[in-house]
Amino acid sequence: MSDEKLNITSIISKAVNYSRLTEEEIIYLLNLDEQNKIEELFLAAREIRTANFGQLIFIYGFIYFSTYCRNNCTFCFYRSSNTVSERYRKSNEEILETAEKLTKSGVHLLDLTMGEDPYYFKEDHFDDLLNTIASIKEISGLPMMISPGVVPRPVLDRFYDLGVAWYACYQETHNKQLYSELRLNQDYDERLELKKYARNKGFLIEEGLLAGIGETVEDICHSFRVMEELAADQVRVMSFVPQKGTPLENQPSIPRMRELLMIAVMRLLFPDRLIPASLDVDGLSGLKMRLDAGANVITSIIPPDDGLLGVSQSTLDIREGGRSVKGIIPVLEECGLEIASNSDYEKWIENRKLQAPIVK
Ligand code: SAM
Ligand code: MD0
Ligand code: SF4
Repeated sequence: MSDEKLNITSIISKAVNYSRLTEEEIIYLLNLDEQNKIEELFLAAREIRTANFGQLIFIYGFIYFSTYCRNNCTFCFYRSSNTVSERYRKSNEEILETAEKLTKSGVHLLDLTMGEDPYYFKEDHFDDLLNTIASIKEISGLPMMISPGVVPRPVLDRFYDLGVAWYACYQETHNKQLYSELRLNQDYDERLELKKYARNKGFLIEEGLLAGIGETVEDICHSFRVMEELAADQVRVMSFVPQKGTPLENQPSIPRMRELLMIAVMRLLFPDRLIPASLDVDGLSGLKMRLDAGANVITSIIPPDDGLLGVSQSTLDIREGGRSVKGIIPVLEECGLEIASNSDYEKWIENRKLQAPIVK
């Protein structure tokens, strides 16, 4: 295809008309560097979001209840060999207290996340967690997401039976070589297959990518194809943030434009899916640009006083209350967006569950 055919306006109108973009077109968009073309892409992403969701935005509470982990991912602050990171495992009562606060503050979903904490894995203490989830359900009633890493399938089944709606697990990249350099000693296929298992069981699933971790635009394009095959219901990207005490400590973060272009291209490719603007990368100050690129979920809302941490920004804006529903309201107003109702979110989930295809 000649460069003349790779024209921003015609690619956008193809996407708007639900025509599948070619790899060449996706890569062209990911490589955009002229401001006026980038603005055209972001505007299209916002219009596609409006066509599918109106002005409504969903908000997720984040509960990182255990920061212990048996894995040693090179990019992660909580990798097992890092001696600098703070470790905690919150008790049942503490988790419930946080869940209640988040629920009252007006989030639509609770994301329960942990490192692959040996306490749960080695001694089969998953029962504790299942009991906690059952109690959260009683006191909160909100939809739940679990991000527990690669757990045994029977455990996933039990989460499902308790009514957990989402299984989140991020591959980070779908370039197997790069994956093996990031997620050390973690089987690529086992991780991907568990997502398919979860999807076919009836969970909604979230797939995620890291930006600025050594991936090429071809890798990103391939990842989008895998997300499509997985029929992922929520698709995310977060820029890599270097972490103290890790092998990538001195590898700088790349400019945010890559993440923003990825958000906008995902909106074109997955018009009716959920795409997070995470507060866990640049805190509150990074929210508007992510919403302007077409995101429609705000994630990583964390109560200020519970001693809970974020992942890629373990403390940024938390104690100051910036990562709260109150904190994000001025940004939403500035963007002309509104917080959806709980029933809007629940309807979206129910609808999406009805559409879920079986993946191979
Ligand atoms: N331990 C579980 C796992 O890894 O699946 C659940 C934890 S989830 C909070 C961890 C996610 O945070 C990773 O999959 C990665 O996408 C993101 N993350 C971790 N460290 C990061 C960093 N330094 N910069 C950006 N994102 C990071
Ligand atoms: C977030 N800090 O949404 C959370 C986390 C895990 N499911 C999500 C990376 O940004
Ligand atoms: Fe553990 Fe998850 Fe961090 Fe990897 S990304 S070290 S699995 S907490």
